[in-house]
Amino acid sequence: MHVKPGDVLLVVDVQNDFLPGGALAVRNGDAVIPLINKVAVRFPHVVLTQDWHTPGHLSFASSHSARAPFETISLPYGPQILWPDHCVQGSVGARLADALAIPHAALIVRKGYHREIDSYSAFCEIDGVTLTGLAGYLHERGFRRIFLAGLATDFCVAYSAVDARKAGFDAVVIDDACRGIDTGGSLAAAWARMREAGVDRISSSDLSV
Ligand code: VGL
Ligand code: ZN
Repeated sequence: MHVKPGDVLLVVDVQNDFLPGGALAVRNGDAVIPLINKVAVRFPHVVLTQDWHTPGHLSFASSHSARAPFETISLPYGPQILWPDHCVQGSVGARLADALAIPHAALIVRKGYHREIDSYSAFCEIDGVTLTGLAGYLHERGFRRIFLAGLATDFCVAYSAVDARKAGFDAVVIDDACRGIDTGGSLAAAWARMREAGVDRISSSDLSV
């Protein structure tokens, strides 16, 4: 598979809090970084995303009395998995990983910055209506196919890939350049939703020079 004009790489949430030792560490999350750095060299066009929550964000277990991380509660827009406090705006945990080396990335999209709404997808908040503007940016720049890599496979990568399809793009997840959280069967469920949405799944070794 070749990188063509019209292709863009979306690097999802490679931030300290999702790495080992971070507040919402993804197992072996750091293993994606060398792969992403290598893959990114092939892509003239790269966009990064950054989870960017307010202090006291409603997706944090600490914002609800007697709730623990990874429990699910009901919010006005639907069920919400509660997370440890993570990626708080301006914190060290919210910073992109130091080892991420993609100086040519053109845009950083922040998401999750409304206190009352979580946002896994880089395109649309979890209420299903509040857009981030990313689809407009990518369409306006003429991109047609989005490759995705990063953290976590079953949340921000999967939601972004499915929404990319909804926004009219082809979507390709580079599987070995992602790692999942996998809580309550979320990883298998995410792959089922991605398959259903027509998201392709490749390995970084499928990307030829
Ligand atoms: C993510 C859970 C909460 C992710 C972000 O980046 O996949 N997961 N916030
Ligand atoms: Zn988050």
